[in-house]
This record gives sequence, C-alpha cells and structure tokens, in this order.
Amino acid sequence: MATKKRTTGRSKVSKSAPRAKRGAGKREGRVRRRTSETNIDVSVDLDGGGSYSIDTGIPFFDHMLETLSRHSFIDMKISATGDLEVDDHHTVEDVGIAIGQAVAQALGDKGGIARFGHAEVPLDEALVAATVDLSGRPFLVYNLKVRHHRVGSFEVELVNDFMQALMNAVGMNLHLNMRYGRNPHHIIEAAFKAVAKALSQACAKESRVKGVPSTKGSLSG
Ligand SMILES: [Mn+2]
Repeated sequence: MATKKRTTGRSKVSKSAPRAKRGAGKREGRVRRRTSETNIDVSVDLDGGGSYSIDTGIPFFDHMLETLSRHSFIDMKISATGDLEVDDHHTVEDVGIAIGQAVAQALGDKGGIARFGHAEVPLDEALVAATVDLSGRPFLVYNLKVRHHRVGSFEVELVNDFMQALMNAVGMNLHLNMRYGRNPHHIIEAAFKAVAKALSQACAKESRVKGVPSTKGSLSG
C-alpha cells in the first residue's frame, strides 16, 4: 500500500462474471474490484448456510460482515486490502459496493424471489428494523441515531456509508429504522442483523412467484 499509485482514481474497476463451471441455477456472484485505493475480492452464494471467510483489515467491520453472512445464510468470501493509512472509509465503502454487485449478479433477473423482506432485531437494549424491496430502484432511508462517534476505533458514520454503497449496488430500497438503543455496538450490530434477516427473506425463492415478481414485468429499475 505504500506503493499506491494515483492513476485513474476510483473509476478503474474490473468485475468478472461468475464462472461458467459454477453451474446453471446456482445463485452465486463473484466480484473483483481493483482501484488505486482498494483491492477487493468478494464471492457470495445466496443459497448457502451462512458460512464465511472475511478479512478487510478492520476488525469491527469484519465482525459486522460475519454477522451479515451468518444471519442472511448468504455464504461470503471477502478479502480486502485498502488504504487504511488514509482511513477506513474507502475500504468500507468499496466492500459495500463489491458485496452489493456480487448479490445483484447472483440474483440475476430476480425471477422467482420473494422480493420484499422485513425484520426487527433486538440486541439487549437496542432494537432496529430493516425493510427491503429488491425493486431495482436504489433508495436508502437511514434512521440510526447513535450518539457516539466511534465504536473502538471504528467510525459510526461509516455504517451509513456502507449501507448506502450496498443498497446502491444491489439496487434495493432499504429502510433502516432504529426504534431505540443506547450502546453503539449494540445498535450497529442489531442493524446488520436486521439487514441480514430482511435481505434473506427478500432473496428467498418463493414457489408461488412465477417469473419476475412485478406487475411491471421487470425489477431492473
Ligand atoms: Mn458484537
């Protein structure tokens, strides 16, 4: 990272398609993202069991992503090296983009899925609700009110940046509403768990859905 070169900024992104050998019908996505600020590899399996291998170099963020994988049942492999000597922002945001792109890739045309999800998750004194519509229309409503600026060395503000990046890249409408809470670790962890549960429901296959679950016939935005 000391040899970081300023080239074309953040626009130089490579994204690879899922490997053909992975087989038809599998809901998997793989994204390789290279910029002058971060190197990220993400693969997801929507029909996994919530197993993960995650290393972003930011321990609290890893803890949250492990929670996201475990409680969404989306298998996730995430490795990221970023310019943490600047701060955590680029890495957190770019990992959000890469996970979102991998999930979008795995969802394909979104045929046969539930589309909507909602979950309220407590963690001790904190209660957070997440509501998801995989509409193809990115929109974030973010109502987490955390009085602290940091959890350990992790900036609370980055949770907003992560959710924004994830929601944009998946192409989803995401509402995060904190009902109440005090401890920032609890509030943030409850938010990640709620997103995991809501996303899991929305991505789930629904046998009663024939084709794309939209009266418009498309969920591409
Ligand atoms: Mn925790």
